[in-house]
Amino acid sequence: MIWVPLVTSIFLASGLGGLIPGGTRANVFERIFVVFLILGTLVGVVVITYMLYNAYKYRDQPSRAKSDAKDRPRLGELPTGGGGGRKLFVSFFLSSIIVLSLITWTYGTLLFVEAGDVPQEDELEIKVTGFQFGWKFEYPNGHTTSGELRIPEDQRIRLVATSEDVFHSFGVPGLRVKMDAIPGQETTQWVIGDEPGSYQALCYELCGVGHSYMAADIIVMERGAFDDWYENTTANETANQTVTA
Ligand SMILES: [Cu+2]
Repeated sequence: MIWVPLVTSIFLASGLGGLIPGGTRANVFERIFVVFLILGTLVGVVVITYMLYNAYKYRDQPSRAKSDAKDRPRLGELPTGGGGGRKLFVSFFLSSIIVLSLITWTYGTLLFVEAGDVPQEDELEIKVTGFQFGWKFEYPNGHTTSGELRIPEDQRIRLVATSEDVFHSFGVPGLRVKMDAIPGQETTQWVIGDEPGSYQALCYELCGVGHSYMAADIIVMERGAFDDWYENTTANETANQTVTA
């Protein structure tokens, strides 16, 4: 019966394209969470209900004691009946469909999330550099900031992270993005902020005594406001310079 999971997975993989959620990282992870929550709840309810049903159906009753003694299997006796393992086959078949679908779907979804290495058109590339203890950001026009990154809403941002001293990890929980920042290497990830507002970036790699102070503000701005601000920025500004909108 090896062909069953094989055929199932091929069938599922072929029609899967439309099921992969798009949009922001938050959308994708929310979808994964909801799908697992619903399926997990469903499986839990079915299993527990069936267990309670059987516990009730075969509960101990004085009236059954006589027939139970007669039906009880003797040592060495093999069980009979059960429809030739039909129940077992059906449960294996259903389980394999559910598990294989989940694996294939989750894998496809995570491939979409991990596609940060592939540059796309209309991306805004930001260089993120970790140092003991803070974050520097560099825009395509050479403008650099420290401790604050402004990005336009609904724009795919390509983050390219590195470090100038030890291992750091750049993470913004609100935007569901986290990436290593390692000296001598570049790590890339994409992110989209669809809600204007301020998000906190932190370091997620214990990197020294100032690790817990290694925060930065990620400000998602409305498109027009960002463009106005960005047009007035120039290269070679020092990292410490105060930025005003
Ligand atoms: Cu750090």
